[in-house]
Amino acid sequence: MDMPARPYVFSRRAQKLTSSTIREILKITERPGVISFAGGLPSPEGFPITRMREAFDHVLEARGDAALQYGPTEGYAPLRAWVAEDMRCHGAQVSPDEVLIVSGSQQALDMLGKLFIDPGSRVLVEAPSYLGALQSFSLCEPEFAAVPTDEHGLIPEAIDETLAAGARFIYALPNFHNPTGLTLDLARRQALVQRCARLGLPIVEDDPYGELRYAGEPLPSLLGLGRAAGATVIRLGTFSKVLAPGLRLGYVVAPRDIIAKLVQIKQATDLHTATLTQMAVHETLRGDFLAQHLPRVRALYRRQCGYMLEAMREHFPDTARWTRPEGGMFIWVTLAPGIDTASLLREAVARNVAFVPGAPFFAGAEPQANTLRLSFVTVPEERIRAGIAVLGGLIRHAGAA
Ligand code: N5F
Repeated sequence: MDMPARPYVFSRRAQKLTSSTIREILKITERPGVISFAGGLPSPEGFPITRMREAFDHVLEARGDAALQYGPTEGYAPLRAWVAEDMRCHGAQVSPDEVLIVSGSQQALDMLGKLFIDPGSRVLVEAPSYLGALQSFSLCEPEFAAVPTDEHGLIPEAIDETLAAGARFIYALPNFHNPTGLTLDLARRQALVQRCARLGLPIVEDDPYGELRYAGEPLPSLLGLGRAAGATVIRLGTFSKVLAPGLRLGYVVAPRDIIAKLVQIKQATDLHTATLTQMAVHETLRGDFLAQHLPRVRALYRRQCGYMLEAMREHFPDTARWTRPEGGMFIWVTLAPGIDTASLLREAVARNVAFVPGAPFFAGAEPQANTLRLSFVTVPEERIRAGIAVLGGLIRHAGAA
């Protein structure tokens, strides 16, 4: 039977849209009994519920009229000032008017796409890179070009005149990379900002996990290094991983002219970020709250990461290689060539275990189908061991086939 003609036509842009692999897998993992290493969901054990309830109560009681009113697009001024002050720890002198508060850093990615990308514009990304960013940028139809990487992360020397020609920006994740878990060392950071300064290539530094370091020494941000080297750096931060993702609260730090343009885009997008949330988060952060709160989250993630690495050593075959993160939430696994982790996922889900296959994280480069991402933060120890044992068995079986 012929389908009736649809009375509507989607835009070319919308027709090209695909769903996020992570979000699709998250639907499966809502099934009871599934051990999910898929979503980068922060552990609810780290949510400061009591503190936040008090903060919301306080804000509503003391300033309810303002908290429930429309607010400025740029964001709640005291929160912008808090972010500017916080950038000192990242080695950058920032003024509050170089800060824009956004509804999660995912919104910033969407707005940066709208700000910089015309159809066919070149955008440099690591291969692999955060697939949510690739999805956001894709809406604006860029031409992705992959920056070569090795076991230490992106290789700055590979960014030459040819690769950077006409590129609108490079999108980089220097700390506990999503999906690889890798951290860019100081020498590479310096080389990267110097190169980008020379090539006139803006850097988008996305750093949601930087505060979740549980091993090694903190490193200066690309923002701090970049400003000193004369590079343009747009830094994205979020409260999702240090407080809670349900707040949908993040920020952009950038030169004033970029903030001004982003403000225009945000006006057209959602007018401004929720006033009540911004005020309550600012109240939550009072008195150096993060300095007391974060060590508990870091200790939890360190333990969780240890359980997973230990189970992997026990159950994964010698042909598998994986990263050992110093922070954040992810371990990146490379299996023997020829194993397709998309098929492996189907088998794993049938055995009630989930992960994210690696291929969707690649853009502008041949996807490596033998890779996968594991998140270790939300699953309890015993279930980590059980899930990794199942995965190890399936990987051995796939390798033998
Ligand atoms: O600030 P927010 O919560 O919008 O975080 C978005 C984001 C931005 N940049 C990077 C590198 C990120 O990793 C994220 C969040 N990523 C999670 C992940 O698993 O990759 C989000 C998954 C949760 C979901 O899609 O429901």
